[in-house]
Amino acid sequence: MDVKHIERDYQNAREEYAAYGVDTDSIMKIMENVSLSLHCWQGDDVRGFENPNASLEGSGIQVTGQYPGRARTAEELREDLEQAFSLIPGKHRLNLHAIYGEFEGKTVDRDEIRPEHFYGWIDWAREKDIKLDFNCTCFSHPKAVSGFTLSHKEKSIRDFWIEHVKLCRTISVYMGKEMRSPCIHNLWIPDGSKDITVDRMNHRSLLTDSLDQIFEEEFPAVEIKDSLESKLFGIGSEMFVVGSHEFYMGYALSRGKMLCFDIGHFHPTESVADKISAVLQFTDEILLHVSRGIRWDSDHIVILNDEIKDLMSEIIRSNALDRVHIALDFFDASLNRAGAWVIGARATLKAILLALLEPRSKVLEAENKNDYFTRLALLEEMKSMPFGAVWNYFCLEMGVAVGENWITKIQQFDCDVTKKRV
Ligand code: RNT
Ligand code: ZN
Repeated sequence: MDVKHIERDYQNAREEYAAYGVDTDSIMKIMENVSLSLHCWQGDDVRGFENPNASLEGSGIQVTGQYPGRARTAEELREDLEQAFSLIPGKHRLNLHAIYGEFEGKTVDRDEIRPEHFYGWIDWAREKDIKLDFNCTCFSHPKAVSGFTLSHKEKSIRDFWIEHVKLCRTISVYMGKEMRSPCIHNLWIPDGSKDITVDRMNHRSLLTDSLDQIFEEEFPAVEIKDSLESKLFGIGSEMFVVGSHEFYMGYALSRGKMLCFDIGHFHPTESVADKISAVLQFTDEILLHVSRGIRWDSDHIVILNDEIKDLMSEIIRSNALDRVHIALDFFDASLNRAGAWVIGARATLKAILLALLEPRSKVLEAENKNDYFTRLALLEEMKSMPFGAVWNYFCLEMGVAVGENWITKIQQFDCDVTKKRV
């Protein structure tokens, strides 16, 4: 698509939306400031650089696919990320996991990691003007194979993981200061079991106690924001997950922490969209892990489906774009991994744009008059509006490839770079 056509189509779309009272130019300004947090772990199938042979056993997560070219080093991962970032319109963040430290061939256990292991990432992020978020890694480790970490019945195991998470919060604080942007530290643990567990109460009490120890030390919110992520079930934890939604909802609200909603971590017909305005009554901010649940897997690549559209609509309708942090969380090893990031990030941004393009005052006016016919008719009409023209123009304005051109860039990258990794 050439520039002339993109501009012409945009001018037409602009007029069409204006007829509904929607100002596409000002929406473009809002879009420019939307910042997603890209998850580093799509680039290497959640392996990290600690031990290339580490397994996800006991973690309740699994990566499938054999596509060649996963990143094996921090340099390769950064190369892939640069490619992905160059095709995603806007300025975005990077979300690291503790296993992605640069350990220089040394064995550095989880209770030994320090900010210095992330200097390479920090320097690179500063150079590229990318802000950082962080996650402790309480899986892929011999002390996690039992399936329990912070809620393990043995104190020595719990203490090990408590120490790890404390260190990760210190690293997050360091990153937050260095990048001059609060680093979101998200905690997700795999704890749970395959079959009927009779002492759920004990595990949950232990988890409460471990978390209280972890959060004993307080840091300024300009440096770190803590969030806690629940899950419904995992592979091998089908019957019992210690950190369930109710557990973390109670914990986060009573301790002033952020909740993280991974949209793949709920019952298939349960709507995370509907939770936004509910929890925002009681907490200032939340974190989202945007994903796509398919049957047993909670981590397929995000596409522009109804679930993501409803979710973003709810954020916009609640006026909460500045209170909801949006991170991506999926991993697929069956296709070019940089391409996977771009598909997911672009789909998420498209959903936000679509939500912003809703003729809010008109729909609201109808609703307030109990005119439900007009409300529904307007929402239906929006589905055939020229949203694609606005999206393409946004990409053009942000200097990223439009339409099929970005697909060609990934195909080229796949041939020139990732497929050559043997
Ligand atoms: C797992 C959680 C968690 C992980 C990452 C790697 O079910 O979604 O967020 O995907 O921490
Ligand atoms: Zn997640």
